[in-house]
Amino acid sequence: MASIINQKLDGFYQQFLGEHHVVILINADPDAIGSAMAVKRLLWRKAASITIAHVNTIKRQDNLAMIRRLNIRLVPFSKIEIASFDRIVMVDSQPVHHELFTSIHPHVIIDHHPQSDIEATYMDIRPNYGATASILTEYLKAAKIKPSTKLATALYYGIKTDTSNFERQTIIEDVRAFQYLFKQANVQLAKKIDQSEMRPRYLKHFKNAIENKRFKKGWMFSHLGKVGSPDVCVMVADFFMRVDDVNWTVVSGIHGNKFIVIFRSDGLRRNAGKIACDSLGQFGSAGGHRNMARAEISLSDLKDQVNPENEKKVLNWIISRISQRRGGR
Ligand SMILES: [Mn+2]
Repeated sequence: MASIINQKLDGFYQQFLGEHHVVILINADPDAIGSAMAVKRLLWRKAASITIAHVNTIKRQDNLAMIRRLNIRLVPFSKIEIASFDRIVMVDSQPVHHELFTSIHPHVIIDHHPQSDIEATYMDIRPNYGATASILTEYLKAAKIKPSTKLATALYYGIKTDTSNFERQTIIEDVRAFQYLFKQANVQLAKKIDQSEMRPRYLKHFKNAIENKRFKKGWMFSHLGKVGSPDVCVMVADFFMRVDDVNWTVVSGIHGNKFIVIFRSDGLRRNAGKIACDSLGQFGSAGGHRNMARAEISLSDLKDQVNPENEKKVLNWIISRISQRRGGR
């Protein structure tokens, strides 16, 4: 009597013939990339060719570092001719998730997002899983394939990011997959990928942030002026949260024609999303969750309130907006 996972593995393999040209479609993030690599490994020597195509523009530094350091070959979706493939596999995604996917009819879908109204010859959708990489790890085990260091590291990193180090939706199966991969993965390399978001050119913003910070009753404020990427504000905000006694950080910067404000909180007191909305929502878009929030105001709208060139005044303006809101009620 074959186990469920062995039946699934058989069902999966039945979709492919040796002469098939296979494309694996992803919306690239660590979980999707690791899962696609696992599918490619499962089909090794079982298909004529296997291509991994990504539909999104990959911008996040850790994703780029993962691709570079693990030497993963990906092709942009716009560069492939979908009709030239005999089999389409979609992992960590479903056709409704991306507008360029909506006209696609995959033969195989393996995913952990809630099931949408889809049909595929072979589907394995498990919304209770924290990561698709955990599902694919079970396939590899069932196929008795010991993952290479690169593949194990990719899957390991995929589970780590999708579960946010097991702080988010996780089940025992994710933990089992993680434990299994841990023995094969290069944990140091995964750590290096994870920390690659920091660019050398960001360091000067940290210097400014520390020099210009304002700390008051658990609140840390800093305005960074012009930044090359809004990510810098996020990194500085996260960095300040590491300081003992800091319960809230509010870090702002100007990127292009936008004024961006990042909120972080320990989540124990008030809701960061609500504070962002109450204090800045009337000037632009603002929102978020208990622990994190973000506001974006166009520079022209900001100019009506404060001179964006005067960094000190911008910081004072932010502080006064937020103190009004948090003190007021
Ligand atoms: Mn995922």
